Amino acid sequence: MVKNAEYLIYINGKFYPKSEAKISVYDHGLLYGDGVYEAIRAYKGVVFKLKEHIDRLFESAKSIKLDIGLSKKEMEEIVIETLRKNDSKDAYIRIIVTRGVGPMGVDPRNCKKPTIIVIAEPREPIFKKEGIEAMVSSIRRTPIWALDPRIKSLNYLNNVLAKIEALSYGVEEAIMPNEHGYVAEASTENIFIVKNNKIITPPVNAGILKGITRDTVIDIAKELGYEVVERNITVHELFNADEVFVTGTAAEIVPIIKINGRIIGNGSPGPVTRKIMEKYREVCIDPKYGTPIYG
Ligand code: PXG
Repeated sequence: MVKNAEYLIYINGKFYPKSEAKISVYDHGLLYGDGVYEAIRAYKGVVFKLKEHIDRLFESAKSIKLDIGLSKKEMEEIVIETLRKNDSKDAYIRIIVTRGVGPMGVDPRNCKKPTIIVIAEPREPIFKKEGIEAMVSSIRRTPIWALDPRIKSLNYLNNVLAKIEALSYGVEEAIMPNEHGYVAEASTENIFIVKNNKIITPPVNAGILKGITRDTVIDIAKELGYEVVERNITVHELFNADEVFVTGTAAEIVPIIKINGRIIGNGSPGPVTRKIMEKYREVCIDPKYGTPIYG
């Protein structure tokens, strides 16, 4: 990473020092949350699952009918160039594509070209503790028929409200039920439970983001010989699980040890979660799963 200097941010073909990296107040990403994004990590000079993140970005964009105006390959090159410009090997990367600048009014036809931003800077995993406390939120995840959570859009208020509620109750994370009351996901992570050595996670059509860490954890768990089941999970099952953990690029893998005052398992990270966390550490630095920044 660049030392004693400002990180360089990519905006529409140019690099700007962080303090000068600015966009218009008329950008529809700001005015209407009209845009999509990805959050990615690079570990030891390898961008973990960059292709998968770019695929998901393009799927989100297609769903909201936003033409990025670049090929996937070009987007990949911009990410790599941003990392190189910042001399980064380990970084948290954010790609943001908004509808672009236009007059007031949601009509997207008035935005002539998208705004493309790439940020790469260091970031510690978001939870500092070994295991965290969570609550089942009163805020339901947006149903698929309103705004499919598979679209990683700039509209995060649903998740922000759940997080605000959790923090106001003095716990770190919110677990959001879907419209039917089944467990969907945490405010910015997917969720897994372990019961009798079986690993269970809500299916994508429960209304969740199809997390790339989630997919990685499913592969790791199967490789370690565990049975993985994608099915609806009730709040009762959550309280009575042997282990619960959440997964995401920013958080990585985080055990949940207490939910709504119920101790999960024996109140400390469980053995299955630990095994998966250990394997994840190996996988995310394995060049076979990512794109090298240099060479
Ligand atoms: N569900 C939701 C709702 C998310 O936003 C995940 C699951 C995990 O997906 P990945 O692909 O990362 O395994 C996310 C993504 C942050 C932050 O700054 C984190 C996410 C999104 C936005 C911000 O903490 N996680």
